[in-house]
Amino acid sequence: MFHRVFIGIGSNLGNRRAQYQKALARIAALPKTRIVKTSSLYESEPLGEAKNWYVNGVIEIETAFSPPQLLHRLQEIELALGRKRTADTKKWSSRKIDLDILLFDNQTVDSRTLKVPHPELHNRRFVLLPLCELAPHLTHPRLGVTITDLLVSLKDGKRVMLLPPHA
Ligand code: A4P
Ligand code: MG
Repeated sequence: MFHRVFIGIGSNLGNRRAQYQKALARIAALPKTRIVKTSSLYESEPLGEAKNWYVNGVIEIETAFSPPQLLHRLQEIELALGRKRTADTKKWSSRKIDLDILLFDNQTVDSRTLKVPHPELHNRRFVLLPLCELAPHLTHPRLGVTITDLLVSLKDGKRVMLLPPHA
């Protein structure tokens, strides 16, 4: 059975667009998985201590992996693309690539290693803007309101700018 999943992608180190595209290619190459839609790319002011602005976007995939299986596959891709994950790596530190499972069908997951929907999804313009491009009418499984409604009532003052396609 195939699941409809939205993945948030972020990069704020090195050649951010190139890393973003490499992550897309690796996700497309996963078994039992296909990319259905990709959002525009956005440049976003960092949330947290990092200084570099992020390139952010969202993709919709269909996959036969379970939530923990998909998380594992995404973490392998993060590592393959040079993300350092060491004991002293600070939370929200700069990273070449960050892959977050935003939504997985209508499911909710609340384990130690995986929380779905992503717990900060509804608070972040850099997630909601690209997600709204792909699924404006989708209802958040916990909050019971659409992505459009979340975006309209959002109070995130951080700047998010659309990146031109071939800049
Ligand atoms: N984890 C739990 N739920 C999930 C999920 N739904 N998807 C666990 C992916 N991972 C999930 O993540 C830490 C642990 O979260 C993982 O081991 C996994 O088991 P991480 O990627 O190692 O660490 P992190 O990303 O630094 O922490 P965290 O709390 O996941 O942060 P976020 O939410 O990923 O935010 N500012 C801008 N402008 N744009 C950004 O993209 N991103 C972050 C990181 C901060 N500021 C940003 C951006
Ligand atoms: Mg993360």
